[in-house]
Amino acid sequence: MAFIKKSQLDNLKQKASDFVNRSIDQHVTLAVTGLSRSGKTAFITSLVNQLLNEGSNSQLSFFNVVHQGRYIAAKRVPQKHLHIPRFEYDGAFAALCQSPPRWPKPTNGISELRLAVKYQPKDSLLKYATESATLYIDITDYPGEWLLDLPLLSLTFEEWSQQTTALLCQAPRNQYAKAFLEKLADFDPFANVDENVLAQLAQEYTELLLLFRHQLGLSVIQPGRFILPGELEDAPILQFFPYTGFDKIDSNDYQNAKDDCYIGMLRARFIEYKERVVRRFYKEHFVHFDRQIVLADCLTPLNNGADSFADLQNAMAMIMQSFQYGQSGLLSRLFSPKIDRLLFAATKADHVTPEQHSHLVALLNKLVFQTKQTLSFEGIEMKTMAIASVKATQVGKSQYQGKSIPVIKGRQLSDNKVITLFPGTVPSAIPTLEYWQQQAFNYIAFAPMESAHLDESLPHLRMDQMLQFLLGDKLK
Ligand SMILES: Nc1nc2c(ncn2[C@@H]2O[C@H](COP(=O)(O)OP(=O)(O)OP(=O)(O)O)[C@@H](O)[C@H]2O)c(=O)[nH]1
Ligand SMILES: [Mg+2]
Repeated sequence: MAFIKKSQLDNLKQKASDFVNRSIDQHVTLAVTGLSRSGKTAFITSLVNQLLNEGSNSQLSFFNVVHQGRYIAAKRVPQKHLHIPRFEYDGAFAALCQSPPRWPKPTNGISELRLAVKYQPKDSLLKYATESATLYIDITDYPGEWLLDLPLLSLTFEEWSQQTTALLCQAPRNQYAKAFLEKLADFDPFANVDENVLAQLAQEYTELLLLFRHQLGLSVIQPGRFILPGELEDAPILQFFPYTGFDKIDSNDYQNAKDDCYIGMLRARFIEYKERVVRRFYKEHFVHFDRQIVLADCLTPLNNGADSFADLQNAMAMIMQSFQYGQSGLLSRLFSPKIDRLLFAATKADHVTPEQHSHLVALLNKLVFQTKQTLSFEGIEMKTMAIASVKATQVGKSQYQGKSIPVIKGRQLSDNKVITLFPGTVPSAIPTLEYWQQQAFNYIAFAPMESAHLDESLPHLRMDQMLQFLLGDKLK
């Protein structure tokens, strides 16, 4: 009988354990999106911060792996795709820890970060095999505007032009689009292209889109890449615009138009955009996502008024098309997405008093409701919640006309002064005319609180519930 030394035995045990550990590594790809300024960067920064700092002033009691004492630690590891920019966690977190604290800077494209979370398995068979397991989480941040482009894939240039022209002719866009529409009315679509003229008109169309988004607070922006061009800035593929005079031209002339006349070139660029930009995003990125969170800032449009809110409603309906996987769905015909959990979160919930949170969730439900039914048939688990990634206010009570009313207190972003206010009520359904007439909601931007320290986790609302929904089943 052969004897082996204790040191050899230990070595063997270690190897076996390494083997088991390696074989039970799991991966999950978590995609975070939302229209610009919806709170993606703050969300990912807080999510990473909560996981890295778990243990010090833990605030994750609804995250089972933490609650059950099985969470060991998380660390950042090199990201999966080297050609995708890194999510700038350090810069974003440092801004929140400054004195006075600042919000992270706006970002304008896709970025990625990978975490390794070590934990003790509980319910799975794994608990007999190993002491600890590792879940690798790939987090991707991408603009929600990119999802607004999915419907383009089923449209011809003519159809898209007609749809967009109709939108440009309606309030509130019409008064700003008037000059642009007049210019297009004068232009000969069959004349030989002057690239400078085309670039100039495309620039004017892009400026209109930027104005719609940032001044009017509108959400339906197409093509989405025009306001967030990333590495495509100034590329001819982003230099086109809708042609507004289809009712005045002969359809045979249009079909036969060559690429060297205006309308031919506009059509060619539109087709190229669909192929190289829209389709490519879905093929290269979207199909690899396992879990998706869509952030929606419902409060800013509520504050902006009826037009802005109605536009958010339309944009949400367009965004939902990316998750309609049914046999007939455009997406499943073209690609094979695999997202199985989808979370819609109303962000910046710290802007309202706590008793309004249920209204905020009800309102968000109304925005996504129609497809929610469809989604449950398609086997995607779906949830809506109200969160604050980085809580910037404190809740209190104030006396008003002899009554105690809930209030929030925070530092106003504009002048850094501490204010206490009741910001108003959030409707629990799509707002009525009466709601808009009362101007029932007052949105004040707050600065982040002073409390963040490098070794502490950021104050938040319901990030633990969000983590439980998106990752809980992977950390059993
Ligand atoms: N009070 C509060 N404000 C928030 C929160 N999250 C985001 N904000 C505010 O919303 C702004 C936009 O947040 P970002 O995280 O930069 O949003 P984004 O979606 O990454 O924006 P882009 O990079 O421009 O697409 C911030 O500068 C804050 O003013 C939050 O949890 N609470
Ligand atoms: Mg961002």
